[in-house]
Amino acid sequence: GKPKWPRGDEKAWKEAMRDVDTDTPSITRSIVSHVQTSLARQAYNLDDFGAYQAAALSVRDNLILNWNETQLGYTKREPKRAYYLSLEFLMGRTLDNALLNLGLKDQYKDGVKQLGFNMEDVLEQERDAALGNGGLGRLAACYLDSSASQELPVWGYGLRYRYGIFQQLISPEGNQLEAPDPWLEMQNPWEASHLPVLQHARLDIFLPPQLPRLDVTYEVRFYGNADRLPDDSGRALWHGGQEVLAVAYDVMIPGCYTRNTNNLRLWESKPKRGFDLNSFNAGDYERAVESSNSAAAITSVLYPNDHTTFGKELRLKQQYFWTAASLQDILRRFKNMDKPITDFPEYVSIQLNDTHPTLAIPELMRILIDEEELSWNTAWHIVTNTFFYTNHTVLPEALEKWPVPLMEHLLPRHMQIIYDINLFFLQAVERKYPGDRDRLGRMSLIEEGFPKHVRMAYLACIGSRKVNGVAELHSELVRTTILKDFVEFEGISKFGNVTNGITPRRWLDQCNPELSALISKTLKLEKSVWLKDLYKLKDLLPFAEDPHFRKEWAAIKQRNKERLAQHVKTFLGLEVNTKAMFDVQIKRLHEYKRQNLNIFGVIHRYLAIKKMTPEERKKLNPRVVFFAGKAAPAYYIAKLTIRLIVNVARVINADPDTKDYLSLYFLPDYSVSVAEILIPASDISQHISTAGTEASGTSNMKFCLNGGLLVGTVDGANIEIAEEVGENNVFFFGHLAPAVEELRYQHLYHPVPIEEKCPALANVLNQVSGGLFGDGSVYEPLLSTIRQGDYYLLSDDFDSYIAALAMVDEAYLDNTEWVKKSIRTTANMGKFSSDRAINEYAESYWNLEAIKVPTTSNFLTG
Ligand code: GPV
Repeated sequence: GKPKWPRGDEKAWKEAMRDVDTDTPSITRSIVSHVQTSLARQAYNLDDFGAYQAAALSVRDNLILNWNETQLGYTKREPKRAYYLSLEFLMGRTLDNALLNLGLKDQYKDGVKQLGFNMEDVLEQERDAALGNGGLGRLAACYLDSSASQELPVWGYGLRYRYGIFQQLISPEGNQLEAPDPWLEMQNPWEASHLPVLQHARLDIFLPPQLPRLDVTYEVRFYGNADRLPDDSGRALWHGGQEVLAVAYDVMIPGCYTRNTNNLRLWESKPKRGFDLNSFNAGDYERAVESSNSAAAITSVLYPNDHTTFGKELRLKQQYFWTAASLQDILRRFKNMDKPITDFPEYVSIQLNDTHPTLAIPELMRILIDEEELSWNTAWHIVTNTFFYTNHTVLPEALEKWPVPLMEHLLPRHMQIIYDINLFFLQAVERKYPGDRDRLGRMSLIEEGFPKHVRMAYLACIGSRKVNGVAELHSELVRTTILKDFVEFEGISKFGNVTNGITPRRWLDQCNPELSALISKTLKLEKSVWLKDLYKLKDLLPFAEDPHFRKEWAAIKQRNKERLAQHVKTFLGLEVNTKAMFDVQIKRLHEYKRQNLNIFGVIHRYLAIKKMTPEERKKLNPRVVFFAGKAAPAYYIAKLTIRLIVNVARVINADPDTKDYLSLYFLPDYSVSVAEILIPASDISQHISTAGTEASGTSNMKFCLNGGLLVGTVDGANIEIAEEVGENNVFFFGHLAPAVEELRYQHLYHPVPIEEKCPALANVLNQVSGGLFGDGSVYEPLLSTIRQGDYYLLSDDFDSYIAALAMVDEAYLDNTEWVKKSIRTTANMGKFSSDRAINEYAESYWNLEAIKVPTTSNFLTG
C-alpha cells in the first residue's frame, strides 16, 4: 500500500512545502528574503558582493530541492552507481553555471536588475573554487557536469582542502611568488546545512555550493600494528595508532536542463576528540592540542605539484584518508539495499582518476577480508570487478611510487595485503612464463632498491576491471610502453581508450555567450538541444560559405578580443592592440609542454623584425602573444621560464621599432575564470609538447570549440582534433612520437653542437646569454637544458615550428579563408563534448544506466 505520511497532517505539510522558483517575482522575493534574514543586511547598503551572496543563496535553495529529489529518486530505484575518485576538482565559479543548468538565467538577471544590480558585475564577485592543479582536475569537473546532464547516477569523492592552488604573484624581477589561497575565508553562500542554526552561523561554513554534513562522519586509522590472526583465515587485526574523523561536505552538481542534481562529496579531517583531556589536565597543553592539529592538517592544503610524485608522508595520509572515508560511505550506501556482498560490483563501479586513489584497492581487500570475513579469492574477485583505472601520463617522473618503509609505518595492514597481492600475482605470472626471472622483476609491485618502492600504476592495473588512457595515441603508448608486460599477460581487451572531453556548457555557452546565441539563431535550435548534442554543430558547415554569417562570426571574435584587452587593461594597466592576431599558450609551466619553445620563437621573431626596414615591417600582420600558467613552487626551470617571458615582454613591448608588430603578455594567476576570458579571444593557440608526452590536453578542445585555430605537435588529442576538423585547418609541426626515442639516443651518444644542428635556435640562446633581456647569467640553468641533452627536443623541432608559424601568418592574410577555417573548426568539434566521453565510461566501463528524475516533485506528489 501507499506509505503513510510519517508524522503530522499530510495536507498541512504539502501546503507548506515549496518547489523550485521559476518566475521572476518569486525569485526576487527569495533574493530579498536572503538579504533580510540570512545575510541580515539592509536594502540601502547592499553592495555587489551582498547581492551575489543573496542571489547565490536563493539559487542554492533551488539546487537543494532538486538535489533532494534526485537522491530520493536514486534511493527508490536502487540503480547501479558509479563513483569518480579524484584528489582534484577544479570547479571554478558556480553561480553562472547553476543558472544555466537550471534554465533560470534570464529570470535571475531580471530579478537582480529590478533590485538595481547588473548580473555580470554580480557574477564577478564569486571566487574560483580551485581545488586542483590543471587538466586532470578540470577534467574531473567537466565529467561531473556531464554525468548530471546525462542523468547518470555518478558521485564524485574528493578532499575539502582549506587552501586550494596557490595564488600566483609576479615580482618586479619576473619571479613567481606564491601566496596562500584562502578560499574558505570568504563567506560563501553556497554552503547550507541541515544542522542546528548554531553550526551554520559560523561564517566559514558558508562556502562554495557546499552542504556541511556534520552528521556524516567516519573514522580513519593510521599507524599502529597489524597482527595476523593465528588461524588460517588470512585475517588480521589492525589496532593502535592514530584515529581521525572524516566529515562530509556536499557540493551540488546540477545537470543541464534536467532535474537531476548529483553530489560531489568532499571530506574534511577533524580530530576524533577535540583535544587530549588527559594531557590537558596534566598541564601539558602543547601535547593536548598536538594530535588535533595533526588531524586537521590532513586536508589543509592541495599539493601544488603537477605530474610529480614526492613521497611525502602527508600526501600519502591524504590519499588514505580520502579513499578510506569514501569506501566506508559507498559500502554503507550499498548495505542499505540489503543485497549479498558478492553483488557489490553489480551495484558499484569506482573510477580511479590516476593512481592517487589506488590505496582503495588494498583498503577494499582489508574491509572484505578483515571485517566482512570473506575469503581472499572472493574478496579479490569483488575488487577486480569494481575498480577502473585511468592513466593520465606516461612520463616516468609522474608515475607514483611509495617507499615501502613509509607504507609499513603508516599503513601496516595495507602493506601486508600488497605483499600478498604481489605474491599471488607473481605466482600466476610464473605459471605463464616459467623461469622468466626478468619478467617477474619487471612486473613486481615492489621495485627493488634502497629503500624498496610500491609501484602504484601496476597495483592500479592489476586491481582493476579495465584500464584506459585519455586519447588514442596515449592509450596506445600505455599499451606498448609502461604496461606492455601487463597487456601481454592479461590480454589486450582490458586496455582501452576514452578520449577526454570538455563541457560545452562552461566552455562555449558561458564563456562565449554571443557565439552561443549566434549558433542557436543559425541552427534554429534552442541551446538546450545542441548543448546536449554537440554533433549538431555540424550543421554550421554550410554557413561557412555565407558572407553575412562570416561577418557576424568574425565580429564576435573581435568583441571577445576586446573583452580580453579590457581585462589586461584592468589588471595589468596595459593597452593591447586588438587589431593584431591573438596567439595564446595557457597551461601549467612544464618543460614537456615547451613554453620555452614558444618564448624562443617569440625572440626569433623579434630579432627578425629588428632587421627589417620600416617598409618591410608595414607588410607584417601584427601579433600579440599571451602566456599564462603556474609553475610548481619547487620547479626551478619552470620558474625561470616565467622570468624569461616577463623580461622578454618588458624589452619588446617597449621597443619602438617592433612594438606595433609584436607584443607579449604574461597574465598572472591563471585560473578557470581567466581561461574563460582568454579562450574565446584566441585566433590561434599553441599545444606544442614533444610528441608522445602530452597524454591528451583539453584546452586544445576548448580553443577549437570557440573557433580558435590550433598550432601544435602531432600529440595527444591534437591528432583526433585534426581528424575531425581536417588537417588543412590545423597547423602541425615537429617530429612524430615514434622518432622521439631515436632522437634522444642521438642526443646522448652522437651529440651535434646546437650551432650546427639549429643555428636559428643557437642564435636565440646566445642573445639571451648575451644579456638582451637582462643579466644573461640568470638564465644559464634554463639555457643549458637545451644546449646539453635537450631532452624535450627543442633543437629538433625549432625550424619546423618557425615554419608552421610562418604558415599561420600566410593563412591569416586571407581573412575570408581564415574565418571559414574558424567556422569549420567549431562545426567539427562535436566529438569533444564530455557528454560523449562520460557516456563511453558509462556504457563500456561501468555498465551504468541513466535515471531521469521526474520534473514533478516526489515530495509534493507522494
Ligand atoms: I599525471 N595531467 C595533469 O593535469 N596532471 C597530472 O598530474 C597528470 C596528468 C593531465 C595531462 O597532462 C593532460 O594531457 C590531460 O589532458 C589531462 O591530465 C586530463 O586527462
